[in-house]
Amino acid sequence: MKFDVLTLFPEMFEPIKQSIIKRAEEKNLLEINLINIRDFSKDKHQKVDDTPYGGGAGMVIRPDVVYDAYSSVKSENAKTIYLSPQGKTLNQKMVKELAKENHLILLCGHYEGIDERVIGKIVDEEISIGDYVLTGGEIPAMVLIDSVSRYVEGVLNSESVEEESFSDGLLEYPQYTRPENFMGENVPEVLISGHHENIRKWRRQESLKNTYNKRPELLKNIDLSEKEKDYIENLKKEGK
Ligand code: 4GX
Repeated sequence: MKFDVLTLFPEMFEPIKQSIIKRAEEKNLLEINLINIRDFSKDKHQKVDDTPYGGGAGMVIRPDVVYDAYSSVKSENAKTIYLSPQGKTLNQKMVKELAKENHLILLCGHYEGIDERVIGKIVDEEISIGDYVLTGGEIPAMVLIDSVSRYVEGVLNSESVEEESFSDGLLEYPQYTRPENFMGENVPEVLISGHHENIRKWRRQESLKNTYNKRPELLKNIDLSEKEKDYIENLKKEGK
């Protein structure tokens, strides 16, 4: 999977070049290219923005500079994404769909945004990472790269991917490690029992309980067995 990031601040992407993503790049599973939009300015001072027509605060990025940066990376099968608060809010379902693509071009805006005309010409999808205002599209682009990369074949070990399908759409079950007793509190007995089937059942119930208590709205979108529905009904009755 190739990501081409069009940005005015390529240095901001240092953090994503670490850890799991770094290993995936070394294994040639991922390629993350940073394209500085400023390199495509024809201005002698390398200016990329200008005041908005009609007046108002701030600056708008020029369409011609963005188009030239885009033209330097575009391919037949590329999908271009504009990170903006006006986009559809990113969720795990969208992440999985994006992971099927071969070439994503991520356009990061700054200031008051980018001239609308080039957005219309090059953008296939507008995506937001949530309803709050950031100073630019770089952090959203990193969120997208990180979340999508997890689903690229070979990036995660297959165990982690299986674990995730077990808890599909539910919150995680709680985790414990040594010591067995911490400040008077023991690790749940079942986890020490070595009884794998009981452990699996316990974890599934804890995931259901966690989801019911912390994010009940998530349960609407999940296929539960009749037994699991009963388990949740009981949590409701018992007020747990
Ligand atoms: N999820 N921002 C983009 C520039 C901008 C301004 C106006 C389009 C129109 C954000 C988010 C986000 C701040 C990135 C404004 N772009 N992006 N930037 N939340 O807040 O994606």
